[in-house]
Amino acid sequence: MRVILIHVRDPQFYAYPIEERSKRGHIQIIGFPPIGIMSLSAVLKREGHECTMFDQANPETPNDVIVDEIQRLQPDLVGLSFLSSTSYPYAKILARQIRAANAKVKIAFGGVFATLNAIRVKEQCTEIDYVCRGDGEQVILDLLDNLENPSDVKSVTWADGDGTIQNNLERPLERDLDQWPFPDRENLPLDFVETMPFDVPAVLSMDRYTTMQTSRGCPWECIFCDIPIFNGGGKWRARSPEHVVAEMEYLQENGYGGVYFVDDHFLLQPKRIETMCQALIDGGNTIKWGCEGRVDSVCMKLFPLMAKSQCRSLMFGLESGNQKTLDRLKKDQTVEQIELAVNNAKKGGIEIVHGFFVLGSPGETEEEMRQTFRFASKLRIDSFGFNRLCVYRGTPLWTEYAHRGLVDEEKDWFKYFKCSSIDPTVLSGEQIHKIRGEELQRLIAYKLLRYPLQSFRLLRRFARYMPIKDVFYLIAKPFLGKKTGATRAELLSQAVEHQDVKSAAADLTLVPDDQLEAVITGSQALDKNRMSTKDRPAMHTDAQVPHDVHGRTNVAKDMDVR
Ligand code: B12
Repeated sequence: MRVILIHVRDPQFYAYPIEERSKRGHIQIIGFPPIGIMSLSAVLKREGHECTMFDQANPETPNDVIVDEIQRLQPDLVGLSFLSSTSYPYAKILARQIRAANAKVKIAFGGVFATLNAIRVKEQCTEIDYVCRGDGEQVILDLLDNLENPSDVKSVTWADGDGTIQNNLERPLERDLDQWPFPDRENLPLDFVETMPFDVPAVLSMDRYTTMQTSRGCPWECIFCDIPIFNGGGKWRARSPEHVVAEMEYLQENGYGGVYFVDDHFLLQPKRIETMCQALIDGGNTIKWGCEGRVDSVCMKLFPLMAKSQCRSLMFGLESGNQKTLDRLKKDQTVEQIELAVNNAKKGGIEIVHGFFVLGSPGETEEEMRQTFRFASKLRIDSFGFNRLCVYRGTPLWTEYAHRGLVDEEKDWFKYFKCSSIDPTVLSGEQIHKIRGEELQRLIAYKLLRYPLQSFRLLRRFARYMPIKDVFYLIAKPFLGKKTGATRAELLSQAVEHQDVKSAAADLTLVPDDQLEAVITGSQALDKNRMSTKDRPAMHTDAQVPHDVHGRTNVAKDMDVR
């Protein structure tokens, strides 16, 4: 059978096309490849189906091109895959456009957000036929065999002949992940380039880059995360080290230079990591890799081995330097554990240790927030990101807010709120912004003076791929104060700090359904006008600035969406 899979995303959120094409003639994107659809495509092809993929990060395949291709290929199934609440508005619009052009084609949604809101999504988005919940590999195969009557296909939500929504039984979590083929990375006309760390979208290598998933799930119950629920109540499943190493070898043979493991918690099982790293070393692995994990991991003694096997970056979800806030978030980690893990990672030879922090947690005071910055300045982290805490349905924090009457399950389920906008125990957005600005200045100055060598090494890496004046601007930005107008450097900084893009993405989820298409189309037209080719800066900076999201944010605000 013929399937079209589309990775739906805001084309300018975490995906920046570069003007220069790759050696293979493909458009290059700084960002993450759509590994969800790539995984499904590989499974489909192995079973003899045809599969064509699209990624909305590709500027050459906007919605109308995708719809035309659907009309031309007349597939049996179109699968729309998206990760988060922030992509749901785009998925709805695309599904409506497909349905308007083709009354018959079957349309399925899948991914974390759709899974956790399956019944509501099916009710709201009447254009689609099915919501596929959880792991998609077996679901999509079973669905293709039962497109007309999916009543026996586990983990599918659909509507029967009377229009009654059927939420089919959940299939048991698949534990044998080695049974699936490696993702189909060669059939999307895009090449990806390394961006590191996520919240600082600076290019650290122009090598061919991809992602891999070596395990699924996380057993901890942090109140802001929905992954335990997505994975059958905190279950963790992993591929064998042999299977992972075989994929790395395959990637090396195919010219990849960088791989990021998108596991929810890579560091969980020491034996598995040790075997994997040793095999990578023995096999002469040259791919530089990165991963994410908790600081209380029992794998700390393995950091030197990881570094030896080419692990270059380790991203820790540190969240706060204040124990009370960590406990409120149910992070189940101590500030001492943070210090220990970061020190061990650096001593173990990990080149870039990144700290993710959140600001504006429930009950967090100004002093506690400032304490987090002071804590960050003493840590040996190389890079850091400070994001405002957000809440979305599926997380324990959302459930708490529903009980406290801060969100309405019926009206708000698809919205992505900054906690500061809805929780009276959180400092206001303006206060957070001000504190963040002041403290970042101190933090950067402290890092440069206290750890000059470490800072120099990191900046040298940036400078390998970014124009030197942009690197200086990156450092100087927090000290320059507010400027009017979007200068080139200002745009760079917006992209680097990412705050405006994130705010715009969150705001878009608040736009009423019937105004969505107008808002999205309007903002995309604004983006195009703003970034006419002649205004575009040179290659590497260009890669980071194809958006000025203020237009979009204002559109949402003008409509008084909340
Ligand atoms: C890597 C990652 C990113 C990366 C890259 C994403 C990308 N373009 O691929 C970056 C850093 C860019 C990112 C950004 C964001 N992310 Co993120 N991210 C992840 C992470 C850790 C892994 C995603 C992944 O690659 N999974 C591996 C693939 C194989 O799995 P998959 O895509 O889910 O697909 C499988 C199934 O879902 C299913 N499936 C998927 N689609 C379909 C379609 C059909 C038809 C079928 C049948 C099945 C099916 O089959 C696939 C194979 O089993 C997840 C956590 C997680 N485990 O999902 C968070 C996660 C998705 N992110 C999250 C968030 C909030 C965000 C941001 C909004 C953060 C922010 N404020 O900036 C942005 C939004 C970006 C966007 N465009 O949507 C949340 C979403 C929660 C929610 N309800 O909204 C998650 C769940 C993290 C969390 N702990 O809560 N993210």
